[in-house]
Amino acid sequence: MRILIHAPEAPRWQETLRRELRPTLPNASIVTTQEAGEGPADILVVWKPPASLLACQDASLKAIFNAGAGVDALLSLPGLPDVPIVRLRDAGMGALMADYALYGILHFYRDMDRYRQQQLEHHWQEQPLDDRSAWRVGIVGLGTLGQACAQRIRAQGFEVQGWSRSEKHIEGIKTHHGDTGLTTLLNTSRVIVSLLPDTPGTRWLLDEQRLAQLPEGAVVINAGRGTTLDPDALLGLIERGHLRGAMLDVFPDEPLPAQHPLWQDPRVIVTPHVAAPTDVSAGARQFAADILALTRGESLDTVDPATGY
Ligand code: NDP
Ligand code: OXD
Repeated sequence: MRILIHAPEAPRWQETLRRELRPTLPNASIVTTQEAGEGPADILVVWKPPASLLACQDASLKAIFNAGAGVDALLSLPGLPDVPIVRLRDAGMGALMADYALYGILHFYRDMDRYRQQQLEHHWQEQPLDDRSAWRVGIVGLGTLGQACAQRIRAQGFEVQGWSRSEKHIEGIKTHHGDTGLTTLLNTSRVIVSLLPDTPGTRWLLDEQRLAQLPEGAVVINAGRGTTLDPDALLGLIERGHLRGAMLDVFPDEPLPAQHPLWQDPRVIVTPHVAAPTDVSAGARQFAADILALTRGESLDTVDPATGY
């Protein structure tokens, strides 16, 4: 079996895959494109591969392993071979994403935005502290990472609700789905944390009309994909005083263009797509287990190209 890796930190993926697979697949060749170049493989482990790497695959290719959670970049490539696609499922990202979401919620809930402004003005004034119950959190995209965030935020004493495509039942979390479900969630959340993938069904979902459904003073956190939220509409609602602020990790164009007004606005925290970096060791362990399952003929948890995630 030939496993070809094309991803950031490829030697670390290689080292962990070799260690995990050696006992069962001692003859597997596990190489990186840096050392072996592009060529046909049985398994590809890739993050944003060049189309040329896909073009040189043949009938021996059995699966593509996407070295991240979002598959939008991979699915958009021309000539994507028709084989199962496996993505990272949590693999250490859930805890990091929950840190990110919690930081954003606490930043606004504990008035750090206002204290920062007061500091700039040398102004000493205590802000009245809301009860946590006034800060219901809505998770938009209640998948692997959304659920990890929901559980941690709830454990911190916040009421949490979530929205997904399919109907869900999760203990302690109020769940919504469908169009009316999204309206209800937006109407009743003081903070939303969006963790949606980029798919034909989610693109520009959080537009001006939907963001305006949030109550006055609400806060928006987006760490899913930038194409799911209209940044100009968000900024307009902040400027008009309807929304209080935002923390954004993802943008329609990355890096966020230098002249974009989001950089300047003190009510917006901009981070450079770092909410939940891939944990290579955990990711490679998941992929090794999946590759072994594949060799045993077991079915894998794969991406559905029809829905795009
Ligand atoms: P999942 O596929 O597990 O979850 C996606 C969620 O979105 C599911 O709840 C799904 O609903 C929901 N969803 C998808 N399409 C729709 C739709 N049309 N309407 C309503 N809900 C929809 O993904 P993960 O939780 O693992 O990751 C989420 C995203 O986070 C990734 O796709 C990636 O873009 C982003 N990400 C960002 C990182 C960062 O550092 N900023 C790091 C890692 C990931 P259902 O449950 O019904 O299927
Ligand atoms: C991912 C990401 O999808 O890093 O894994 O955004």
